[in-house]
Amino acid sequence: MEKKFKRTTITSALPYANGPVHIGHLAGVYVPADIYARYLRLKKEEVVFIGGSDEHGVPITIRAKKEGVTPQDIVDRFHTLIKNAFEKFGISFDIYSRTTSQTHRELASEIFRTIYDKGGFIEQSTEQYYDDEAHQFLADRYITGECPHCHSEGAYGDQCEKCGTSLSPTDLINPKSAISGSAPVMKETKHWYLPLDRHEAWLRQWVLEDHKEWRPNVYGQCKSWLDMGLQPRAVSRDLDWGIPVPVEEAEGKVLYVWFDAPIGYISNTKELYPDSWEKWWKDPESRLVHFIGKDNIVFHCIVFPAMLKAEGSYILPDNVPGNEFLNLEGDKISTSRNWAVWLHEYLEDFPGKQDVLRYVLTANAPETKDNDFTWKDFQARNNNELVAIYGNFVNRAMVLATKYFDGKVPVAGELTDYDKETLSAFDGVKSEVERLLDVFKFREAQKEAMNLARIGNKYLADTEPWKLAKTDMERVATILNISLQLAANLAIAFEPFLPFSSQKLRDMLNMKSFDWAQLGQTGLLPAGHLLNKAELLFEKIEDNAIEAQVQKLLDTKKANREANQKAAPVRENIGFDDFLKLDIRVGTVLECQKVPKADKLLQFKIDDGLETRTIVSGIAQYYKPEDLAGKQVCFIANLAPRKLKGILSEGMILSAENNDGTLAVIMPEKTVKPGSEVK
Ligand code: B3M
Ligand code: ZN
Repeated sequence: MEKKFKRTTITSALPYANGPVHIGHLAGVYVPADIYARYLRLKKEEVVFIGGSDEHGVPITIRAKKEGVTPQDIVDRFHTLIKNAFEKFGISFDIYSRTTSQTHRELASEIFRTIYDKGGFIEQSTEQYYDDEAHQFLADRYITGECPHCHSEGAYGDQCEKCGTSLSPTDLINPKSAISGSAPVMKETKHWYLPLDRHEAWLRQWVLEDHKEWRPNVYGQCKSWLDMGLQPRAVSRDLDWGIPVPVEEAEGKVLYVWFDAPIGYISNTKELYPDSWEKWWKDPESRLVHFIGKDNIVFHCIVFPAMLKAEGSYILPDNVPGNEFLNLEGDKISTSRNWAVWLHEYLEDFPGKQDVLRYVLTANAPETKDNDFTWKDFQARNNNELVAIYGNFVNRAMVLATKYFDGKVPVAGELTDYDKETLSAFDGVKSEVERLLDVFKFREAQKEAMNLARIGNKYLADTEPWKLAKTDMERVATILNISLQLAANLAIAFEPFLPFSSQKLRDMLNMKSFDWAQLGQTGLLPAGHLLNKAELLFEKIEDNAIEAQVQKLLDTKKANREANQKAAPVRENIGFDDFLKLDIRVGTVLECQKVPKADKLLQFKIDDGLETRTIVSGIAQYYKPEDLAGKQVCFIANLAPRKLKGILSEGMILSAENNDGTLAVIMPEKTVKPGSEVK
């Protein structure tokens, strides 16, 4: 389905303005989006590149509450921080605005209203948790309690962060409101839903048939959502932070953050081009491309398209190059554990080295699978590639031209076969880099550009013009002419990837014009053209700078460990009667085996002194079945039986959870009769 488009609308996910941005954000979304935007601009195509902060949503209100400030204070602070970081890294947005802008508020309401008036929503009343003391409904994140799976305290109404299970608030044991601490009550509330089920048929056709070219990870995720069958999704919330739902009976309700956020792309375009924004969003000859991380795929490939379709006048995305995740030194990047390289800190520690990070993140881009960032690799890529190949080549060509030809491009004489062979390396470069960039293969495209530098570096090393200077100046002139043409090509080829170095190189070469069409040409700098002063493009990064970064991460690990070492706070007091309700006993393990297809579960047959009972326990990561057979364990005998992986579990084996999350089964100090009560 090759379609000809007139212009491209590029969007990059709007980061939540409730924390700073880190290398994971940059690698996953902003560097690739920026490469693409710069590439299209260099090709003189019509393009707009939209960014902005996502300033609604519950986590922002939670952070505000914790700090005793308003949500607006939070988003003001982080919007500025994030915007600055992006600017410093050369992310060339045409606009970076925010979802608290007036333009956005109006447009989001308008789009909601249009869909509403067309009957594109359904209304549904459900029972939801309500805080009777604080007089408000509770968002999932505002409800905490015991996780029904791992039984740790402090699980949220949408997820337990200890064991990672997704939850809904009603799953929590002993739920509590995070606002007043009181036990929430169920209360009826009405919301608007986008009936995704109504959109399923065309979505299936559009994604699964018409967009087979999407990246396998994106396509695959969409397919599994579609195969599960789509359900209506609520697009409003009971919350006091957000855009009010624009209908009369919606007092106290706001648009769900995932309803308004993607509209932010459109409102930011409108803010940028108040008169001509519509062509970027409504003209079928405009091509829409969303750059996002993998956790946002369903919203951009299913929910937002369904919204746009329901509204009726917008185009749909042509491609959604979603990336996997970048890990840091083998661990998942985590804001709460401070396990990240923050952009504002990088800028302080490595001033002027934005391109180094851009280079490394693209070389390691998590395009097809999760990837790892390590400081050692960062250093190696800088020293062995940027400095030793690209920088070294350019520097030698510049220095020699300055020394032997007064900083002018010399006249080339007759070409040798080796010269011709070198020049032929240019031939395919343009089309090859284009082919890769057109299908969003940024890491391979950058590799191609680097290959060009490799060829130049080898050419100088092989021809050794510095040795010929005494005997054959004409030959030196030819070699340097070719080298300088190569350098000029590098300035073009690397512009999308390493804009700062490219600018520096163009300044050195005194290149007035440059555009993509010139890539692959060998006469970019005419003989006699005056060069500027040579400067180093890249500098070596020493071991101590890297060691300091590694040490910083080790300190973080240590701090996290120490924080975890503190025992959990003691829960609310209970009466003796409450304790007596628990029937804890000792049993002897008769048999123990793994539960097929469940890597966490062990199935026990226990002699409980009366009969043999089956108990399933989530300790398979810490014990082999043979470790426990024949041993005595403590278990809760009167816990209502429940099914786990189809097996009825009659009780719960007691374990102690160590501070690293590992479990140790509780055993009596000496053997007792099976069925003995624990008191
Ligand atoms: N703020 C989620 C995220 O940062 C969300 C993206 C919105 S894109 C419209 O992962
Ligand atoms: Zn859990």
